[in-house]
Amino acid sequence: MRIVVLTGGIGGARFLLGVRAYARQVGADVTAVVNVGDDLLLHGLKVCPDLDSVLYTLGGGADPERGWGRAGETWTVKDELAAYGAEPSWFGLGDKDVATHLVRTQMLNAGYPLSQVTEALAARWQPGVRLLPATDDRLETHAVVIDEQGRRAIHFQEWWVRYRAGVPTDRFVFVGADTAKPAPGVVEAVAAADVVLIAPSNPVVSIAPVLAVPGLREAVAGGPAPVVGVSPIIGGAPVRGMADRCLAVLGVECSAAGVGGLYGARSAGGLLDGWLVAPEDEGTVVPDVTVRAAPLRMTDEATTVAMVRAALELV
Ligand code: GDP
Ligand code: FO1
Ligand code: CA
Repeated sequence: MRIVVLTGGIGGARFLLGVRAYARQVGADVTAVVNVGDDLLLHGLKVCPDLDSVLYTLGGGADPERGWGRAGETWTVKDELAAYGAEPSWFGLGDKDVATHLVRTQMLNAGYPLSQVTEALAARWQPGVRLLPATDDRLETHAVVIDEQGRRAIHFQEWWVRYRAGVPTDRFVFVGADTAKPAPGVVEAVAAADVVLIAPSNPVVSIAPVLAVPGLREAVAGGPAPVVGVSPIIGGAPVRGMADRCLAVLGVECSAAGVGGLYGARSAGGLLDGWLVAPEDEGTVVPDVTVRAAPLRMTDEATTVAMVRAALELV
């Protein structure tokens, strides 16, 4: 069995722990297609937060409380940069994390595409699933905000980390998406999949930028594999993070029904055949999509495996 998972960072990484465990039980093969819209160049270093959250989580090196970055992290580089007054000061790179960005940046500068760089980083972390960036090309999520400086586009990280998603926002744009190509292997993996799972990741700033890569949405929506999504919203609220603020920008209700409707039914030009919601959201209706309820809080691996089974049983 071949499973493809579309994913962002923390929520997707925790889901992948369950997918990997399930795959080991049944002998399945897993490919994760990871969002790169959060990526940024900082102090000359290429930082890929979602790819790193997945790598560190599956590799056993993630900080469990923060969700992003390394466990047992120290912050000497951050403090030293601050002592120089180096900006941006609102985004902190941990000392251990910096090593990842140094290796990545050096390889990118040497001409390797991000997909090959990710493979090289994965040789250390042994994530147990194939990790593919959605694209090797530059694709950055920007938020169009309206503040005292007028109407301007800022990088997603500035919107999320610096302003905590708290500035009036008109829309998100995926800069570079029009000319981006799916990374090698992505379309092939989707075409060969027995099922495509949409992780309970942020639909607006994690999954949408993946689908914005030309050809990728078409491969999923028009492919042979059934598509099942898992709701990141339980009882009208995100489990963590600020998906509520992201959905508000799109004018979409923060609910399992709202996100299910945003993805839409495959039979009606959308993506989904199945939509898994939490027991709190039992009764959710998404037109032309099979909806089922199962516990969706990823508290431990066994619970997450049960969630993956429930998703797969939907189709
Ligand atoms: P990010 O890129 O690091 O922000 O992570 P993702 O986009 O992959 O995932 C963020 C989403 O994961 C948030 O919208 C959360 O609501 C969702 N999430 C986090 N933990 C859980 C959980 O235990 N269950 C479910 N269903 N969703 C979760
Ligand atoms: N999130 C923060 O809230 N503050 C930070 O200083 C910060 C640094 C950081 C460094 C590396 C990395 O991979 C992620 C980092 N994050 C930080 C998390 C990250 O920016 C966001 O949570 C995600 O991009 C949203 O998916
Ligand atoms: Ca993300």
